[in-house]
Amino acid sequence: MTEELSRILEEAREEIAKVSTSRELNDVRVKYLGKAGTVTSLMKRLKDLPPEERPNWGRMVNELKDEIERILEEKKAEIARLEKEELNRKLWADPTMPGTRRSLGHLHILTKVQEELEDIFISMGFSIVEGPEIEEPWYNFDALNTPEWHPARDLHDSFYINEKYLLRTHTSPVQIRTMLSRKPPLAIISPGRVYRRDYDATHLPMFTQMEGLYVDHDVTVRHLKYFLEEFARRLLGENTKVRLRPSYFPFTEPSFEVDIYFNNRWFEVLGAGMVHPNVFKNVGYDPERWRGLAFGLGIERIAMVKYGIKDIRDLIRNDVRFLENW
Ligand code: FA5
Repeated sequence: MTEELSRILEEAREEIAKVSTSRELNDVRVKYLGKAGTVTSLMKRLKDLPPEERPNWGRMVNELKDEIERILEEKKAEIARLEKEELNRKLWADPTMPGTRRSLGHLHILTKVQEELEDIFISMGFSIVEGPEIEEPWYNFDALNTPEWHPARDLHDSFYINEKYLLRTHTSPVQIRTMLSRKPPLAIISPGRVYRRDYDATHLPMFTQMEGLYVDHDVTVRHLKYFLEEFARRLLGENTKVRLRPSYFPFTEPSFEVDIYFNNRWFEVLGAGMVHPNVFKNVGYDPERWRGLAFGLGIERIAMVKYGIKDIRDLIRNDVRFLENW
């Protein structure tokens, strides 16, 4: 190869070495091997050479061309490898990156209210007891001094499974089961589902009650009022007022409907009273020695008061747009 051709080869080598993209590489190719490129113009010199020098010149220019082509191919392969690596780097999934966050949801508003109530009563010394939802009439009615003529016993008001069993209409049978299995004194709450043939904006066919029972030697209505005011204030705020209205339950004497004043109105949320002596007799407690207070509150009603819910049925419709507000 002549000195001139060697210099051109060196120049091409250097230029190709500097290139880092396919586009730049193509520019270099055109410059050296294109129609108007260096190698072509070198070939064109053939016709001006004496015939005996032409083969030699042609061979040397072809060698130059082959060599430049070889270097270009090498570089092309290198660039392709680099570009693939770069693409892989961009597409690479980093397993240490935080994933897409899925919303976890939260407890149902009724569960929250129930747990809040449980915490309040537990802090006042009550313990939690549960009872069956499928109940025998004796526990649901008879033992609770509820006479045959009482409307709750009617088929129109309660769900009977057969003659021996019904879905409990309140949590009060848990009082009976607890007193039969434990000796006084005792302080229990019993949350759970209860069933009645009811359905409107303030009544559900399946709802949740929480029974409270406190039996000791000198329990009075003042204790009852204390527990009710205390739970209402802790749940709804210091200024919450509680009202006891005289009422009737076969298993308590005296009996009360208890209302809570919140957001400028009264809400009926629970029934309560002093355990009737006949109930104590039915479970083998001596009514001369023991006094008891009891109450049964509706958890849905309390949730309605606390969160300003107008229609009780919204609580069980399972509409996420409603439930996610709390
Ligand atoms: C009773 O069920 C009595 N066992 C309560 C009781 C216990 C009294 C211990 C004395 C001693 P009552 O039927 O009033 O009482 O129901 C109690 C509460 O349950 C009501 O104040 C109300 O908050 C709620 N409640 C009653 N029926 C429904 C219903 N269909 N849907 C939602 N809540 C209801």
